[in-house]
Amino acid sequence: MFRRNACLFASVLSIILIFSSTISPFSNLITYAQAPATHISSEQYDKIKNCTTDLSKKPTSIEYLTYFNCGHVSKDESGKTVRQFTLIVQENQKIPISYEGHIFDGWTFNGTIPGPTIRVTEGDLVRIRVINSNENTHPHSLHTHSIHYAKNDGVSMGGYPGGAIAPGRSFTYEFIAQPYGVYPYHCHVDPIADHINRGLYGMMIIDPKEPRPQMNEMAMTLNGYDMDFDQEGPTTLPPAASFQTSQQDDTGSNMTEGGDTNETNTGSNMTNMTNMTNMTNMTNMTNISLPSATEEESGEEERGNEIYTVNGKAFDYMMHPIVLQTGKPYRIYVVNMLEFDLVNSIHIHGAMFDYYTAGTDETSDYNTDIVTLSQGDRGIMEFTYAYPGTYMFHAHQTEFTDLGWMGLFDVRGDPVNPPQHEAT
Ligand SMILES: [Cu+2]
Repeated sequence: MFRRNACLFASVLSIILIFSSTISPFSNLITYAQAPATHISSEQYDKIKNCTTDLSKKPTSIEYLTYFNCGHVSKDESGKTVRQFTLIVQENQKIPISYEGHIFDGWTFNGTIPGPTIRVTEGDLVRIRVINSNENTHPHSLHTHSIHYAKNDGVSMGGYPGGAIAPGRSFTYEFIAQPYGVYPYHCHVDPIADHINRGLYGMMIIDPKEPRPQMNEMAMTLNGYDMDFDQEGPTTLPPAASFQTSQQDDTGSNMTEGGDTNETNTGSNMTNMTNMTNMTNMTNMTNISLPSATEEESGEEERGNEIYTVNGKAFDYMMHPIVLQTGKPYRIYVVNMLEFDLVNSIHIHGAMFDYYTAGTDETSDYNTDIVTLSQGDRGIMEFTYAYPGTYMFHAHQTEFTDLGWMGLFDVRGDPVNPPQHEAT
């Protein structure tokens, strides 16, 4: 199988394309001069968090970035904030997972893969009603990571009714949100790998009572799809001409041609143009692996994914790069829900990020440009771009990259001094 060099492709891509912008997910944010203090109301806090006002929305993979579902909010008799959510499980959902028309026969929470990002504040009373639709044929459950009573754990061990909800039934899981951090949620009915890979998972953010330093935020859930072999087909990068990046001004241009590559004040890249024509012709040549005849005959082939994505749809952020600004801090909540492959990763080009494992501490663990995540692992990334341009972000398992898990940041603005990393 031919494997293209994805990074080289991206640098060529950034040279040859001039397009208009597509995603500016941060236009509606409430901004404060300073992070508010602890006496902030839950209403104010929800605005800072960019909580959606459309709880029934089925976000696309583009909208998923900033779709934060904070539930129906009320107060109990003691004044505690109560957040209520409803997750409806549906089987036999036809989910588009690539720009090429690949359709996944998925099982969904509220109609999307991944399910909605649930967002609450530490100390809130959280009630999540899970409805297993009448027409389904399997039991399902909701297992949230974090602290709660066993009866709300969503597993069948111990005989708790929330461990396996029969079709046509529902169960309401209830817990006090603690501790703050970023968590996966997923169905925990056996065979678990199947129920997860089919699509029953999502992200839950428990925010600290004291807001984190304010910055624009995104959610990224990493996943894969093990499709039936009769459904799979070649997965290829979109044609280069369909990628959309911003029109870079001179200071951010990657279009410098030829010998003078030492333009340190312009933010320009130093890519040699000589391979451009060859690379342009190679954009559709990535193919997936099909099982060998021996594996098929034995019936013992391992489960594996044919398509990998961030937020559900292969290559979507190549087609629709995420617009960022130089000098502005960004925060990404990342959760890895990949099955069958033991590890996944996220790597960003052109910048470094502070990483907070599981998001459970105010102090970052390290400063890096790649983090490796096992199944169910998660954390928070915070970063600032110094220089404008088009930058890839992707799994550093290059086979995942080639099969859909890559995207682009379209970073705009004037160059700024790179952020100084302070040792912690
Ligand atoms: Cu299930």
